[in-house]
Amino acid sequence: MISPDFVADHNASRASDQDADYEALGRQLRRRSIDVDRVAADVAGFRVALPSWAVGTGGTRFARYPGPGEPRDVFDKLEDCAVIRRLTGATDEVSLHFPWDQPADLPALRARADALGLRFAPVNSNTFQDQPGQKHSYKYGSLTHTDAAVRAQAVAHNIDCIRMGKILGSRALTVWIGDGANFPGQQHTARAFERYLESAAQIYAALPDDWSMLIEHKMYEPAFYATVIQDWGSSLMAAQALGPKALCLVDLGHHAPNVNIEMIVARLIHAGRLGGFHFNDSRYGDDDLDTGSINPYRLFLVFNELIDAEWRRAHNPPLAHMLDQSHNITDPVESLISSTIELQRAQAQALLVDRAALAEYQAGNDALMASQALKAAFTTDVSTILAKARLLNGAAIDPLGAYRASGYRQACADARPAAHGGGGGIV
Ligand code: RM4
Ligand code: MN
Ligand code: MN
Repeated sequence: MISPDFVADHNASRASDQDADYEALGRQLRRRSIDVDRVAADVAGFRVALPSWAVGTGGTRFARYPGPGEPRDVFDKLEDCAVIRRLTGATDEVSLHFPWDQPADLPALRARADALGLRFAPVNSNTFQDQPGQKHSYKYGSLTHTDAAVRAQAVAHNIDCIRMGKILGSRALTVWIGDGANFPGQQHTARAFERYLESAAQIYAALPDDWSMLIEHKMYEPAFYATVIQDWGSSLMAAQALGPKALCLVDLGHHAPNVNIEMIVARLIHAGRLGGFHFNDSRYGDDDLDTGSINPYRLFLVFNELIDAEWRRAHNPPLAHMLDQSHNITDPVESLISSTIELQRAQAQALLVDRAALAEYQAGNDALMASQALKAAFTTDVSTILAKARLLNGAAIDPLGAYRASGYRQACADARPAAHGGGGGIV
């Protein structure tokens, strides 16, 4: 574990440069009538949950190349998450995936999280894989299966996830299903959706009053011809059919290339049904690259919609921000640190948008200046604001530098002998 003293020592040698850079940017922003301390305070309040499944090395259909010192169980995963929290100051919550993370002793897991300063974000169910000893197979679907017994089993698993989440202090269930078809004609398109609604209603009925159900859409994979909950339209229809506790979760990687995701965000906010995000990035059909690594402008535009919605006090429930990535070639801790920073960067940039000026340009149909208003915010180097926000949270000025200097990965390699080899699969 990386200690607060270690972080303080690491910060000490960087503090004077940081102060100078922050002051210089503060002067620059003042000329734009922006209070740098307000922006830093807002960024310091930003939180994103870590996905438990992302601290292990991921893989593709072809291979998985394990890294040294990978977590062997959910307790090890929490340790890695606590390191990311200590260094970024922004990741207090962990999102668990059942049954991958199902420990025998849930109260012990909660106590361990408490001791590490962590809490539990929405829990995820898994009916896209068969588990050892499971009675019915999900090969041809789960919540939408043609056989009522399979659907009942998938519903029961989701209700069990709610039970476990309650013990852990979680407040939401995220439901993503892989159900769909590989061939035209394989599945009755309309009836499959009806079966989804019927099964989802049973899960919904088991939600405690203060819980929400986050419905996650995905265009394709593992079903390659048609997926039952393929887009935000299906997701929103389902949420509206189920009731007010059902909200739509947008995983940035689950859309066709070039889809205008910020517009989807705006529409879901209009409906009051945006529940949260799974952040990541993508280029082609991949859906789990590091956040901000491919298209940071798109990420900024998503945050621009969120800040705009706050600015005009749009009516939408609080959002569950989560990362959802697969780290195949990097140290997962480093990828999660840098992704957290990229989210804060997008937030800080969006906070710099001169919204009054933008509104005037829009009213006057001044397309060029309107786009310049966004670009002026996006092209401002906000790194020193992010460092200031981390300092406000007792975290590191340079999280990646501190992580590398700490020797944490080597210590894990010594303490956690390799548990498994290099097969395919995402985890
Ligand atoms: C899916 C989807 C889900 C995640 C799984 C592991 O593509 O993004 O959110 O739980 O992957
Ligand atoms: Mn996801
Ligand atoms: Mn995904």
